[in-house]
Order: sequence, then C-alpha cells, then structure tokens
Amino acid sequence: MTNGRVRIGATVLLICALVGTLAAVVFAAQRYNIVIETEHYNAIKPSTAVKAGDTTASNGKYTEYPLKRPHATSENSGVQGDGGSVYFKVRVPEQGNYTVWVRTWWYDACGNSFFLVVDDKPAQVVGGDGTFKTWKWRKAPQPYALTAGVHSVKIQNREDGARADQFLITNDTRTIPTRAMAETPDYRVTE
Ligand SMILES: [Ca+2]
Repeated sequence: MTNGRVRIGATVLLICALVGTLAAVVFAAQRYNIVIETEHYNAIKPSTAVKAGDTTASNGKYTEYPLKRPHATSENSGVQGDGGSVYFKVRVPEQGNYTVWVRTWWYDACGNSFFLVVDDKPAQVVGGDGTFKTWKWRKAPQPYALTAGVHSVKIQNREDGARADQFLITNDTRTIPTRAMAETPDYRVTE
C-alpha cells in the first residue's frame, strides 16, 4: 500500500514536471538571429565601397570606408566621417529588445569604429577597441526596442580604414557571435 502511494506520488510529480517543461517550451519567447551581409544593401553612398576577394570575409565581400591619405583626418575635423554609408531595410518578426552586432575589421586605433543608425534613433558608435586587422564581432552599446515590421539600419562612416562584413540583429541575449554566420535572407526587405 505504502509502495503504491509512493509510486502514485512519483508518477504525479513526473507528470507535473513534464507539463511544466512543455509549457516552458511552448510559451518561451521566440528567439531570432537576423543576419545580413553588408554587401546586400538597399543603398550605398560613397565613399563607402564594396570590396570582393577576401576569403576571410563572409561571402567573400565586405563594405569599407576606404583608407585615406593622410589617414585619420575625418574624425579630427569635427566632420566625423565623410557621409558615406550602407543602408538596409530589415523585417523584424516580433516586437522586443534587439541587440545589434557588426562583424568588423579595423585598420588601426584611428580606423576602428562606425556609426550605427537604426530608424531615426540617435547614432551609436560601434567599436573603439584595440583588436586590429582581423574580423571580429562588435556590439552596439545599447539595445533597441523594436516593433514588429520593417526597420532601417545604416552603417555610416566614422573613421577611414574600417570594414564591415555582416550584421546581426538578435533578441537572444545568449547569442554571442564568434565567427561568420549564415545569412537569413527572409528578413531582408529588397523592394
Ligand atoms: Ca560579407
């Protein structure tokens, strides 16, 4: 009798645990990792240019603020870049807080940042770190509260010699990109 009660109790606990797990799976917020190649822009404005033939860049291509001679004058003149940019339209499937990462390559300490402009929100500076001449993901300092629907993303020149390969928009705080990611064309708005 006692064994029977224990067995029933264990069975009830197991069922509760299974129902709880199922509910957690069903009701967990959907996680989205939206990845776009920078060379797949909707618009590009000089001096930002596309470069091809880099086997270390995803899809072999990237966009850059070409190196100038003399180097590193744009950010010292108060102009902050030359107005060049790449512009994208991205479909966000669900309302939420999204972090933007950009896979970038820096020339040196005077060529290590971009402006990131999402919709009409204030520009954020991406970069400023000291890892040079290798592709690395850099995160925009602040996440964005985005509605479901189409949003604009602009990567704008700030310091010459800076390159961008891909960007990632994610509502998953556990996503910490370390290498190139597969593009998600479903979220690109091409019209
Ligand atoms: Ca690329």
